[in-house]
Amino acid sequence: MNQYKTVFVTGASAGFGAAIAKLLAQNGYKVIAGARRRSKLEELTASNSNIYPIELDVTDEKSVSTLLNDLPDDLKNIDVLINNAGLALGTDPAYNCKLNEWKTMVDTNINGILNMTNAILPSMVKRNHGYIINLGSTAGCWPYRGGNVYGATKAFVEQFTRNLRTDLSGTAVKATVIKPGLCGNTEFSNVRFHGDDKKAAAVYQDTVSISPEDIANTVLWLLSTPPHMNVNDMEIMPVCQTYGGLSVVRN
Ligand code: NDP
Ligand code: 8X3
Repeated sequence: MNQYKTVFVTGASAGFGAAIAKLLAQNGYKVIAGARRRSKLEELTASNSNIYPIELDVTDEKSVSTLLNDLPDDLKNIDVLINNAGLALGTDPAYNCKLNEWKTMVDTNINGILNMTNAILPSMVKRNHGYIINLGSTAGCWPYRGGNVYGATKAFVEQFTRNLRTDLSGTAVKATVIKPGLCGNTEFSNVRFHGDDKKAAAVYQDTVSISPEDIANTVLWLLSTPPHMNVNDMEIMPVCQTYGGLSVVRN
């Protein structure tokens, strides 16, 4: 018997979000699957009737609250929010970046999580029942060339999750940040490189990276942890990936 019934997954039309929605639905959860591309969400619904598709742009504060009010009655009490929608744009050094791309990352990866959390968390606290899982990244912990604003948005996600934990002290509501490293078989790098699929594929060439299913299994496990236990923070890398160390420019 699952402790939680209704799960909202953002960014469910591809990658981690789609794998999470599928696995949770197969395991008896009712899943509200949100993303901008409805046709992709409908492919998911076809595979499992526990998935309810919802066209959602997490950056659009007004439509987030309207959509939530319009949910069918049996889905209104959201027990789990998985803030997964997110993106990176480019790997250029900061001095060559486009300001509008920086703003899109901030809007999606930071404001998107704020819009969703602000709309859903109060009802969890009121019912003293709920779980927020946020998708951070190793990019939020470890700097790399071209990671500039993307990494900074993920550092926000990590610290926001820790601060949520602090504010939720004395309630039964849990919060976890998952920080994956190199993960293939998602659209992440295709989006990052503006549809250059060859460049995207090269990121994962000759590696065994983390898969969306690995992340989905991690989420399934988190939801099964006992009520007294909160996993605060999970950094997950494939075995083939590790730290680069500090660099020194020599004369
Ligand atoms: P994908 O590009 O495969 O999926 C991203 C999802 O986010 C899509 O479903 C997309 O759907 C959705 N999305 C993007 N913008 C919005 C928006 N404004 N409103 C609603 N949905 C949106 O990426 P991943 O599955 O790889 O990434 C998922 C999360 O995990 C992201 O937060 C990413 O930063 C993080 N991550 C990814 C890693 C990786 O290597 N793949 C590693 C570490 C973290 P649509 O376009 O239909 O709206
Ligand atoms: C995605 C991982 O290393 O491409 O968050 O930034 S990385």
